[in-house]
This record gives sequence, structure tokens and C-alpha cells, in this order.
Amino acid sequence: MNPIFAVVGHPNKGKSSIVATLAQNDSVEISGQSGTTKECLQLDVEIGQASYSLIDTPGFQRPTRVLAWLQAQASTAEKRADAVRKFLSDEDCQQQFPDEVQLLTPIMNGAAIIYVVDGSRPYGQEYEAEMEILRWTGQASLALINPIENEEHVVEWQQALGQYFNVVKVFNAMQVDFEKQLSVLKSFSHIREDWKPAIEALVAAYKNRSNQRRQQTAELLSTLLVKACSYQLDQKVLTKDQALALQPAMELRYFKGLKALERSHHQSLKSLFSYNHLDSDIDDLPDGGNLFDTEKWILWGLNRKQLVAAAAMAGAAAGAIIDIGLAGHSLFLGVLGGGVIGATSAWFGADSLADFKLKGLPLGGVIAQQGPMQNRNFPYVLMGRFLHLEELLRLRTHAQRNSVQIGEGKLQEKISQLSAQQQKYLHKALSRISRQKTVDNLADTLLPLLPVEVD
Ligand SMILES: Nc1nc2c(ncn2[C@@H]2O[C@H](COP(=O)(O)OP(=O)(O)OP(=O)(O)O)[C@@H](O)[C@H]2O)c(=O)[nH]1
Ligand SMILES: [Mg+2]
Repeated sequence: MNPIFAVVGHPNKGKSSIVATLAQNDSVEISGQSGTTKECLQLDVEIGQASYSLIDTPGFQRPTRVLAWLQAQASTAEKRADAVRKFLSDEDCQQQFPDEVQLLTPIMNGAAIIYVVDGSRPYGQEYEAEMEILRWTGQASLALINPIENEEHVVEWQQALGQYFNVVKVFNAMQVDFEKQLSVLKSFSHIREDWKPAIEALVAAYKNRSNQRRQQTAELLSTLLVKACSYQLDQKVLTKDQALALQPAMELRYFKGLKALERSHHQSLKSLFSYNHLDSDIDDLPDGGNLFDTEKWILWGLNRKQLVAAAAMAGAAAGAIIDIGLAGHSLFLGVLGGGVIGATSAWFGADSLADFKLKGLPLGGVIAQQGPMQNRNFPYVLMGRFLHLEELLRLRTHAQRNSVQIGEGKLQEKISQLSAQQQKYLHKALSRISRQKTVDNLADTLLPLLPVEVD
């Protein structure tokens, strides 16, 4: 039998939140209203080849009366589990105590118990009946103190719970790190010896998945950077005037396309972290102005000084000067002879975002071309936004129901944590990408920007 856990407790103490967090499933119903979970919900969690189940349950409603009923059935300890079984099959009890029947059923079918209490509320005698009933089931159990508002009563809870449970942990459903989540599973490998191999396999699978996810995140970012930095639109028309008239519409379409590209990669990132119902709110990518100087965009990318340093590290300064020279030169070629005209911005030039070019075709006609993005801050901006979303997803839990606000990226901070060599590779890679040049193993270059969750 695979490990299976029933999460039980008083109503409204975060049982469903803990199930959502442990199962990494954001579709579990959570609400401030007491009695939200009315029926057991079993979630089968598959991590690679390993799996286990979590059962969300309704809260205890009348534990004192249920305990009294049980006590009337069993005079001695060895009869207690039988009394609970009798309770579950008794029709009167099913009518009178539907919640207790619901929550005790999976336990009597073999689920281990995770008992949840709120560490911001004082301990009280009313909980003793619940814990006593759970003890009567004879199942393996541990207790989690969820400090919903604060940790004010955690100590008294630890003392009380310690008398009923071998393992008591503080576990904040809203902000718990990955290690802590694993530690709950690991505890059960001591409490239920027969589950030990399965739990060890699960822990290994979790670590493996976390590493895989890190790799996939780097690959996703790499695709986004390459696709967005090489994104361009072409349209063939008859004359230069027609092409120029077309420009505003093409520019609009171009930025719409870029936004869609970014959005789809952000969406994939959310799926990678198993968020299927999460809205994220981020200001749109710029569709005008100057990526260096617009304060707003520097929040995600690099500022001018940082970009100059990046260029120096990438060893690209010399190349950039040649770029400017070429751009100026090509400007004079005009449409005649198949040359290129247009405003090509470069490292330190006037960094207009929209790069519009006209190419004369040898047999007549003109190709109007919007993009690719010339601005050298652009890959940094994309990267800053993506990495910020990644961090938010990694640090939140599936019990949170608020949407994600992507504000400030702190990209430079993340970059400065890399080694000098890694930084150099990164800047070189981004410099090549923004010139539409290929980069070998881009995902590997990006990988150090993503922290390792577990070792
Ligand atoms: N701030 C904070 N709020 C929490 C935490 N855990 C749960 N909550 C909130 O407490 C409320 C109840 O959470 P649920 O997970 O639905 O509780 P429950 O025990 O499943 O409730 P019932 O199904 O009604 O018995 C929700 O509004 C949660 O958002 C926490 O660790 N911190
Ligand atoms: Mg619930």
C-alpha cells in the first residue's frame, strides 16, 4: 500500500491549505468560511515513479459527543479501534455525526493522521476530545501547528500536542520551504516503518523533480530569449511609400506578438510549478520610449551603468562600435540596390525600440521589416521579468490564492551572485542573442541564476 495521509482537525484551521501545499495543487478549495470542506477529497500525488495520497477532510463538529459514544462502547483499550469501526457503520451515528464519520473513514481504512491546529489561537480542552478520538483509531499520526495569524500560542500547543503525538512540527501552510515539506514526509518514515522504502523513494523523486524543474526553467527562459530577440515581421509591398504607411500597424502587431511570446512562456513557467489557476499581473513590455532611460524598464533590466559594465565583461564594446558604424553606413544605401535603411540602434546609441527597415527587392517591390529588437537591454528586461516570476512561484505555496504581482526584478542582484566567469558567459550570451547570433548551451549559461532548492 502506498503511503496515504488524512489531514484532520478543527474546522477552519488550514487543513485544506496544508493539503494544497503538500500536494502542490492549487485547485483545492480553501476559504475563510468554517465548514468549507464537507466531504473527503483524496488527491493522488505522483512524483516521477513515486506516489502517495493525501486526503482532505471536513473538520470535527461534535467531538465530545462522539467520544462519549465511543467510550460507552469500549471499556478497555483493545476494544477501541473496534468501537470506532462500529461508530462508522452505525446508521444513527452516520446521521448525527456525518463529519466525524467522513473524516474517520479513511483513517480506519489505513490512512496515517496529520492533525492540524492553529498556533495563533490558544489551546483549549475542546481539542482533547478530538485528539483522544484520533488515538482510539490506533493509526500512526503527527501534528502540525499552522500559525495562521502569528506564533503566539505555539509553545502551549507544543506542550499539549506532545502528550498525544510523537512528532509535532510548526508548519505554515502559506510560506513553507521545500525542505520543511519533505520533512513531514520523512517523519512518517520513522512512524510507519513499513512505509519507509516508499517514503525514501518519494523524497528522492521530489529532489529529482526539483532539479529537473530547474533545468526546464532554464530551457524555457532560453527559448523565450532566443525567440523574442529574433522576433520580426516581414511584409512585402510594391513601393517604399506603401511600406512607410504600413509602419504604425506593423509596429503594433510586432509588440503584440512580443507580448504574446512572453505571456506564453510565463504561462509555461507557472505550469512547470503546477500552478494552473494562478493569475499573474505584470506591466506590459514597453512598446515605445527608450529601454535604457525609462525608469520603469530599468526595474527589470539593467541601468545604463550596469549595461556598460556588462558590455565590457562580454568584451563586446569593440563590436558595438563597428555595429554603429555599419548602421550609419547602411542608412545611406537606401532602398536602391537591395540595401538596408532604417534606424538601427546599438549599445550606446539612441535606443529606439522599434526597428523598422525597408529592403528593396532586386526585381522590384519592397520588404517592410519590423524587428528584431535592437536594444541591448531587451534580453535583460525579459530575463529580469522571467526570473522574478520564477522566484515568486518557488517561494509561494499552493495554498495561497492571491494573484502574483510582478513589480521589481532585482536582476543585477541575481547576476552579481554569479562567479565572474559565469557573469562573463552570461553577458556574452545575451550580447550574441540580441544580435540574433546563436549561443551554444544557452540554458546551461542561465542555470546558475536559478537557485538549487534541495541538495
Ligand atoms: N495567514 C494564513 N492564513 C491561513 C493559513 N492557513 C490557512 N489560512 C487561512 O485560513 C482559512 C481556512 O483555511 P482552510 O485551509 O480552508 O481551512 P480548513 O481547515 O480546511 O477549513 P474547513 O474546510 O472549513 O474545515 C483560509 O482563509 C486560509 O486562507 C496560514 O498559514 N496563514
Ligand atoms: Mg477545508
